[in-house]
Amino acid sequence: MIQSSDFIVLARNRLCVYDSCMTDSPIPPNQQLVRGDRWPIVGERHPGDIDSPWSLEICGCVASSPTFSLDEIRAMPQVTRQIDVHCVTRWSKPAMSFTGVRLRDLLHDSETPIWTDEANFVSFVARSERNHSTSLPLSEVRELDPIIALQAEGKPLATENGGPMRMVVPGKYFYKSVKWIRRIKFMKEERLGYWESEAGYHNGADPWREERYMAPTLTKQTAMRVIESRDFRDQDLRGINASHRDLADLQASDALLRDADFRSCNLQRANFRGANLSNSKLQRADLQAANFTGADLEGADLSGADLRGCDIRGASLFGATFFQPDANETDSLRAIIDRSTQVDLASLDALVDEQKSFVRNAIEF
Ligand SMILES: Nc1nc2c(c(=O)[nH]1)N[C@H]1C(S)=C(S)[C@@H](COP(=O)(O)O)O[C@H]1N2
Ligand SMILES: [Mo]
Repeated sequence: MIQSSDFIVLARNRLCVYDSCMTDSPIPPNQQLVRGDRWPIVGERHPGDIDSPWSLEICGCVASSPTFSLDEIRAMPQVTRQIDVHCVTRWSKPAMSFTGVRLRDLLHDSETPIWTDEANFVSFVARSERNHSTSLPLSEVRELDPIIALQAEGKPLATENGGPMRMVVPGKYFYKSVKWIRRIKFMKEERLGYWESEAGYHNGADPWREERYMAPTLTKQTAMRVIESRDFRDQDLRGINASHRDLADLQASDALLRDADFRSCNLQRANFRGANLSNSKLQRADLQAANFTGADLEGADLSGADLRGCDIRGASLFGATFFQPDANETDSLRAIIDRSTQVDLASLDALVDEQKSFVRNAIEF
């Protein structure tokens, strides 16, 4: 299964205060606000090769390939910008202040751009164990005017947030902003990045259009066949539409079910142990005695689901929803939770306040 550890790291980070009230700047659809000085750490936590000096190399379809040392970058003119951060796992932190060097300033020799006519895409590569990368069309790089950030909120970037230097690309989900930037490569052809190729993140990454994940590749026939078998174990079934089905006793341990639709399903006793259900739709599902231990439920919608006798211990709950605060027909959209629902109380810290108190009250009632 893909890097579920990456998501668990996020859930364990309890330093941030979540809140879903309104602010001045509107946030993209289906995002929740994070407040306070800290923000969640997503993905890799440490750079690789920490012993050699930091530098940034520009290469590929370029007229020259300069390498800038960290000191050289620090000595360049700095800008401070307010940039809205939107993570694909549904948290946003609007108007964060980032200070650093405009990428544009590294890519021009007076007015002449460094790239050649062949360049169409730009790949951003991290100094990390997996050579983490992401890419963008050159036209978007020019338009979005990214910065190589050295500071966030007036302080040097923390190592786990990409220090000493990271990309910050405004206007895209945050996975387009590589931490510990080490190389920027101009390319003729597109090269999909780590999340885009390994986790099915949408290559467009526009938060306003909710370009979170690639469209599912499952055909209707395959989906039907697998639904009938009730055996989803270890399979990649991203985006599967199984709504309104009788799937009692479903076997789905370690399945990849990101963005899956299980609305109003009978899922009594279903086994989702270790499954990735991030952003899945489970509204009004009957989940009595289902097993979600160690599952990824980030951004999952469980409003109105019946969770009696259900086990969600060790599940990652960032951005999960258990009730719809603004729905009129409140009752039908409140998850049914009681003492028989097994929840690890610490994992509730990953929820926004109102969701957290809803679940706590329901358990203690
Ligand atoms: N090198 C590297 N950069 C990365 C990632 C990663 O795993 N490795 N994760 C991306 C994702 S998915 C997000 S949301 C942001 C998270 O940045 P943060 O940890 O500072 O919040 O970094 C992006 N850049
Ligand atoms: Mo992300």
